[in-house]
Amino acid sequence: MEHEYSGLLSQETKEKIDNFVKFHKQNNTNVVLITSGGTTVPLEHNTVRFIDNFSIGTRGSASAEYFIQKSYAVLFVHRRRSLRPFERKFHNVNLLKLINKNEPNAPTELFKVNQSLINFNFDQLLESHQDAVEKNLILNVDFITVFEYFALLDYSCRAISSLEKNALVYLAAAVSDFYVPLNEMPEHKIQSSDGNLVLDLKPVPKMVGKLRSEWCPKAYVVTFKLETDPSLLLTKAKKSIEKYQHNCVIGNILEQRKNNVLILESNGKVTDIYLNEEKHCEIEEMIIDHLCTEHFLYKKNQPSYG
Ligand code: 9Z3
Repeated sequence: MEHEYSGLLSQETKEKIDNFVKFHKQNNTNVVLITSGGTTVPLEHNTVRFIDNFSIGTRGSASAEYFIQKSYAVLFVHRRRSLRPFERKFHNVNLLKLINKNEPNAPTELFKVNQSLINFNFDQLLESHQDAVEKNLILNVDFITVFEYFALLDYSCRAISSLEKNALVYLAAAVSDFYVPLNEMPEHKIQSSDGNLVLDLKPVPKMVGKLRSEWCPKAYVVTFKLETDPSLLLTKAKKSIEKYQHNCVIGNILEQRKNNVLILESNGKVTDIYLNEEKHCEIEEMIIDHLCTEHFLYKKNQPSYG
């Protein structure tokens, strides 16, 4: 079915996605579609103002690196200028590219100093990035508005559906819950001379049901549930999995999201993942470890899965 936003994707982007999927289908590689970063909600067609949210894409970009470590190929659908895998540890992403190309003008020494300050292995990072690029394990595609996000999600899910159970969908983007539909949006800049601005925002159409039943029905699908009130988290996560019948919901509380998540699976199993002083890693490493095992079992037709 064509959507009001389906014309927003360029032919070039579609071809890139198709070629990436085709390449990995031939090689029988697991492919994960990761969404990352926040969507904007424009208030005018000729957009001067828009509503945004807090997400900067740490969850998605870090997760991508750990999926690549597990030999997954990553279709990284992210908010433009939000964090990207490997590049996330640099303020200026172009510098990483320069260094990777052995560009003599790249201020390598400067970065070697930074490396010791922020305690990560710079050479290893460069190597992992270069390796991922050489093996075609990462495709970055970006969106800004919630409409572009819908268009990319729809197209990407349909593209990876040909991979059947080798596909995993990991919806970490912070998607607006409310928006101004395109047909209700004023053409031009809202005038302050008109007085108070009263917004009538409509609920954003939920895509997970369609994704599950139509777009890529065989993929292993992971969504995120974000709350600020801890007492709601598990109940809301359970409701979501009952409604959409997908494989897994990862619940996180805004303030604790880097240290603690709850993973709820369709068979009712709940896994509490948390960092403490003994665990010197990023929480995404533990999440991805867990999910890769679950995806493997799903592919093997574990009895609790259909
Ligand atoms: C998340 O819950 C992510 O973990 C965060 C990551 C957005 C909190 P950062 O980018 O933050 O690392 O700064 N993402 C999903 C949020 C969301 O919109 N979920 C929808 C909902 O809760 C369902 S798919 O209704």
